[in-house]
Amino acid sequence: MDKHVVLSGMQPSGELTIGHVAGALRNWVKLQHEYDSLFCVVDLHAITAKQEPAKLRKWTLDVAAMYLAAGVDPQQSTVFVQSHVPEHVQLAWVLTCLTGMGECTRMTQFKEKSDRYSDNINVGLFTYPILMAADILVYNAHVVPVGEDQKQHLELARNLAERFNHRYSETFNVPEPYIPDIGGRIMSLQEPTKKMSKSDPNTNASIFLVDSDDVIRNKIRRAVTDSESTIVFDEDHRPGISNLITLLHLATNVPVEQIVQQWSGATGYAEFKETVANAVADYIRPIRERFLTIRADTDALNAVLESGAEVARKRALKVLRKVYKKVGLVAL
Ligand code: AQP
Repeated sequence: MDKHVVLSGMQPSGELTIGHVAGALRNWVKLQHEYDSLFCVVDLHAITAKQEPAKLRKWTLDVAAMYLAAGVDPQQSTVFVQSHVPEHVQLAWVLTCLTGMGECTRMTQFKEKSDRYSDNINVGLFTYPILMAADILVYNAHVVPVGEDQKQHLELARNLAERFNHRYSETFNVPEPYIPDIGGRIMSLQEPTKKMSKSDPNTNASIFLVDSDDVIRNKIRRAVTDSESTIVFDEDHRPGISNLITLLHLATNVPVEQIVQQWSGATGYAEFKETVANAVADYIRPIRERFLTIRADTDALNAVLESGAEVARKRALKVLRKVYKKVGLVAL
């Protein structure tokens, strides 16, 4: 029996953080053995915000190299750059013509991003979820690992798949979300009620996967907690300390309850922060070292992306041809 298809991607809008490992990469590494897996660097999504061309180029290769460093195996998975497969954009147009204005205006991420980038509320930001739907549907993906903030976008992809199938004929799978288990969401070290982000202008707020051991330790030592002194996991009322517990869980695999139990006698944060700092530095070190080796060999990295794009294009073209035909576009 053919394996089900999984697709996911990240924007090259900065250097990846430990949040990307927690919420996505470590799941991709597991999923690639069970699924027919496609992982792309979604550079076309990144340009919905202003990007410096040289940085965008660098980050695109950095993100691809980080996928591999985190354990995505190009022998198992198709790793590619979104803009290398123009069929995504071609399908997006067809889907755009099936999407109601209201469906895009309702998107909470559009509202948030319009506030954040009020000097650049472009149409791409508005129609971004349709391109994301095309990314998924052009491979007929069954499963899409998504964070909480992407669930609404996946819902649109599901609606568009159903709408197309209903209007023309059965064509697309209706993709299901894959929601990561507990410990999947890492918060900012400086504003722990906010998600840790690669493009946060305060670099102390994020642990980047390229950070050195010392930088990581210092960032954790300086992490914002609260005025209490007990180690308690309560994301609503004690977000800072809960985030540090999550990080320790991620780095050591020790269950959250066990960590809380072990530290129940603590009367301050200093020693706990030191433990978290060392554990996180140990966790990231091998990823960073593999990344540096992979990134240094640009020819090999480009070869992975080239063969990934070739495989992806072949698959995407097959679906796109079917779609164009059903819509009534004349083939040459
Ligand atoms: N802090 C996080 N905790 C858990 N998961 C996270 N992800 C990102 N940050 C965290 C997961 O990574 C995947 C892809 O992310 P993306 O790069 O496409 O977009 P994003 O979620 O918008 O990431 P950033 O870092 O916040 O980007 P910017 O700063 O450019 O907006 C998703 O699965 C996401 O859940």
